[in-house]
Amino acid sequence: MRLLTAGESHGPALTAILEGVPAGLAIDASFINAQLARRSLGFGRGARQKIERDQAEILSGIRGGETIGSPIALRVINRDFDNWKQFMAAGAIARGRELTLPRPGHADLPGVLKYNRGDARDVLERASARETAARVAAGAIARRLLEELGVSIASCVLSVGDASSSKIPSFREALRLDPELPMLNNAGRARKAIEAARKKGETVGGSIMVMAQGIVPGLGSYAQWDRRLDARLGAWLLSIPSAKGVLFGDILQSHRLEGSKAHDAIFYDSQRGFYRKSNHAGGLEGGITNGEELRATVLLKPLPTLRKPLPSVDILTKKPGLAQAERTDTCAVVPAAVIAEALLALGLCEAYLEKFGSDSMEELLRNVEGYRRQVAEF
Ligand code: EPS
Repeated sequence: MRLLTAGESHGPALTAILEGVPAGLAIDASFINAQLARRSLGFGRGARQKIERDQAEILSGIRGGETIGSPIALRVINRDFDNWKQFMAAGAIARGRELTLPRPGHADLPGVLKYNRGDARDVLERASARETAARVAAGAIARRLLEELGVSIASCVLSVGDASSSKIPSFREALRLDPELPMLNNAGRARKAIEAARKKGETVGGSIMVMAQGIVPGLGSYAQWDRRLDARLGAWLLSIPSAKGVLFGDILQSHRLEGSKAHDAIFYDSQRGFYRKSNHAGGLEGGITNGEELRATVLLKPLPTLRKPLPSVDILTKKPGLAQAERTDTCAVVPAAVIAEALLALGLCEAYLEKFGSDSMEELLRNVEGYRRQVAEF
């Protein structure tokens, strides 16, 4: 499976091409659009989400409501392009919205140095988290495929700024949380933290948890370093623009414990097979899924666009100044959880297709079923 996306934040559209999805998967645009709608929610979002009505247009790879095995191309129109045409169209003059005072923490400065550009707009337009709309659209297809395999995905917000949930939700609880701020408790404190930051021209980060149920044991491998699933899923999740850390299971607590308290004792029952009473490992041992619920925490930095800007230096004049402010969100922790679900779906889908490599859904389901039987009879 391969995924590529293209598109600038204020360009005409975002595009995703997803290749390698087996033929015969039932999917329609409304399933994809429901995920896009979730991505645009969240307490702390900025004005952009009021402009957009993200909808995926299916350009290829799906016919009569089913995948046909060919690359799937999806397009999400940027409605805001109408306001940016004169600066963003391929044939535009491209002047008038320059950014020359780079924002510390954003891709602006390293980006202009790398691509040798005199206007950081050329960098920020692609570095913007707007791109994640394309990946959430593609991720919806992976999610649909996983549904067929009995795998479901959920997420929650663990903290916003210094307001943390004191409890971690179960998978079922996570499915029922308020989509505007999906925290098990202390959501009121989190709202206050976001409001206070907005009033001060500040931003706030936080942490989210993403979880998946129903995964077969045996995805990924210890046999070669680059096949370890922790590393692969870590890469997917770290590709969220504001993500700076990924943790599996409860390692943030358990790395302080003695080994005997940090691992999950093994039990056996003729009905259930092998099972655990705890899940410190978060569903991964030795770079392989162990059949328990997969749990990953993603740490998100506060967004670097600030109305209370940090010192910067003009890239053209080299004179000191304050970093330029762009429109942005005060807090993007809630959409990050939806994006993390999409990326986990893509990462798991990739791992399933690698193990059970199939061209059609019939073949995939047969292969997975045969393997499930083998594990049950072990
Ligand atoms: C985003 C769209 C962007 C930003 C945000 C995420 O739109 P605009 O720049 O027009 O306001 O709101 O992007 C960033 C946080 C960033 O740092 O680039 C979106 O659709 O998710």
